[in-house]
Amino acid sequence: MKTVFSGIQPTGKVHLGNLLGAINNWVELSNEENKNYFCVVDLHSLTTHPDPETMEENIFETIKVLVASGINLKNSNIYIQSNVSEHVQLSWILSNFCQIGELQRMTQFKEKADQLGNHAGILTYPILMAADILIHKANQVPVGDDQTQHLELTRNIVERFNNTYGEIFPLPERKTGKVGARLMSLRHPENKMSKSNDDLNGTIYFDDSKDEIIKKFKSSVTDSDDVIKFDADSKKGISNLIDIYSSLNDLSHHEVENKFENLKYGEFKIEVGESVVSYLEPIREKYNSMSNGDIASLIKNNLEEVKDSAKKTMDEINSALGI
Ligand code: AQP
Repeated sequence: MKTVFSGIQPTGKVHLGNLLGAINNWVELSNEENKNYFCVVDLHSLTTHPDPETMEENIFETIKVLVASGINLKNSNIYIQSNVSEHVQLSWILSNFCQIGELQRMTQFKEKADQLGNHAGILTYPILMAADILIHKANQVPVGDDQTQHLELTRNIVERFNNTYGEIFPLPERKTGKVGARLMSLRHPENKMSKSNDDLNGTIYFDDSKDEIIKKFKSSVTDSDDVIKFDADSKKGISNLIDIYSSLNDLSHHEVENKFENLKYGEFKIEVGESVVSYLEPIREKYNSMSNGDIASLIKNNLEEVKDSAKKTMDEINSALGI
């Protein structure tokens, strides 16, 4: 049996990249014989200095989407990071096993430091991420492609800690799908689709209407070739659309190319849009059927087990450290 951990920031509406890159794998793992911890990482979102007025609403909305996407709740604990203080406690301990240079080399640090005001949180949050993964001793981490570097850092930290204090942590592994691991913005296909995109038309949100989705796909940026061929270097836009269709229909890129070889880009864009509409419709319906009260009960029911697990790990670490 594996222990699975993954997190999502409550920084805005869940989008198609989150769903295809990460949450679909959470659903898959939750239907196997695993112990799953899925966490809304509100402490991470503090790096962006979010508005406190919208925080609670964003947290509840995010958890509702996780439930609506079909996570099997029987063997999954969904919880809020700030409710379990051991995440931060472990983060401090692990920071002593991480090099400053390693943190400065993180792509996300280089990309975001200036934009977010160069505070220390934007440098050190990958250590908190390592603590998130290790607090329940997870050995399987289903995340999108953008988290590869952070997981490598976690593995380095594990090796250093274990070499010094004994085999406490497992070496966690990343789980990603063959397709859909990095969805790009529909408007700026050189950038990843994200909650914080400047151009809202580049991101498909879980609750976009059918019309909005089709409109966004129709106006997606492609090239002038009009040949449906996957080439992530020179045909980023159309490759992104092929990737989305592949992921939703369980096809390889090559199978999608063959299926649509006689279509014009305009026609293919509508095919992809309609696939997305069919995928999101049941998620939106289930989302709308849940109340905040349902979510509050879910959080309350999971919390004791999550805290026990975190405390057990901390007890073992403290004992290894002699504190
Ligand atoms: N575009 C994406 N394609 C595939 N997977 C993605 N993930 C995020 N974007 C994509 C994966 O979703 C999980 C949650 O990540 P997150 O909460 O950091 O999502 P975000 O949309 O990237 O959030 P933000 O607030 O907009 O952050 P930034 O500004 O960093 O992009 C992760 O497993 C992630 O890999």
